[in-house]
Amino acid sequence: MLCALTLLVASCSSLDDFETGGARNGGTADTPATESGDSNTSDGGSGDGNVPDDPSVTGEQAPDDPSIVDPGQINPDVPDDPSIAPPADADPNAAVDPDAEDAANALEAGGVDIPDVEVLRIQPRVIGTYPHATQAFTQGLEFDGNQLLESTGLYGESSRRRVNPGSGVVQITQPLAAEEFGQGLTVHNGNLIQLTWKEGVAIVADPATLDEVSRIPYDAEGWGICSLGDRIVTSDGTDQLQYRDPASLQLISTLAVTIDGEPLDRLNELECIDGLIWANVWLTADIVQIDPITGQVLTLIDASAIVPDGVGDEDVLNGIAFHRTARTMFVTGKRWNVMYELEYPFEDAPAS
Ligand SMILES: [Ca+2]
Repeated sequence: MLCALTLLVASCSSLDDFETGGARNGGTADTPATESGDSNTSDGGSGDGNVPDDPSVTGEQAPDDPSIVDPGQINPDVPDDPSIAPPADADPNAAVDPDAEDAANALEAGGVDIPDVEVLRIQPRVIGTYPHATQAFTQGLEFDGNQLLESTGLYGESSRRRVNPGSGVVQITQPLAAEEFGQGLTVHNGNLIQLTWKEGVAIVADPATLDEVSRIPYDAEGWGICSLGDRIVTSDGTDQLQYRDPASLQLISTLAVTIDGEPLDRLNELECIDGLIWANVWLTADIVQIDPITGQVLTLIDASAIVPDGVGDEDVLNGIAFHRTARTMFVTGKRWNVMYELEYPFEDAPAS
């Protein structure tokens, strides 16, 4: 069992339970996991994409915790089940409605007044708790079937990974070059696209093997990315999201994001769900749901109660992934020893 491998995780569940959609552990938002004690959480290394390069962070990629990565013990390596197809209404790549496109064009032309929206502020309910490798400086997270794709950052330590979400076992790791800082990733039309921070390039890879297929020049800082129908959405740490052509990653248009009528800065990790955009706000545990046409925040999830105790200041929430068949949201953070599965949709738990 996994419990022995994650000493301080509040509880754990078996991979079989997760894979079959069976019972999950009963963790709640008011019982956060505690500090892992991993030395990487206090090594003074450079942190997020906004933090100036730290010359001290040049070491070799830290290996995954051998107590976690033990395929002989706990990694059944269950393949994705091709019989599990997402329901028709659960496609995160759902195309944007043509009428909505017209509305967006009108908005861009300044011809439409955007009515105020009252932001729904709620706290998440945890329905599952799983291990997460504490060496992973998580920058991006997305499901590919029942397996997680994860991007990690830091120069000399960046990688893309294929992870068993139930056990936290890292099944495949593809390191990036030492001079490349991994950022967000997504899958579009069967291709994994991984951003780099300031290196001016996006890496295209096979999501199954993680092998690099090609590279696309990228004209901005890379932060978050998700696939929204026929376009790619990216963030760059500002209040502006970018819509991009999925093949060339050329900029199509920008979307100014506001909350209560004010710009919402530091948009970071992204996840596209049912035609809407979710974003983590860097340096906070806030996850916001964004209207893809108006840019207004519709819902704010305050996940501060599930941030593990004792994590470093830079070890913030930085991974959001939606499981399309379970229809639940998985979240983790940089070097967190835990990944949470959250009830979705979020409701009935107003923030105090
Ligand atoms: Ca994501």
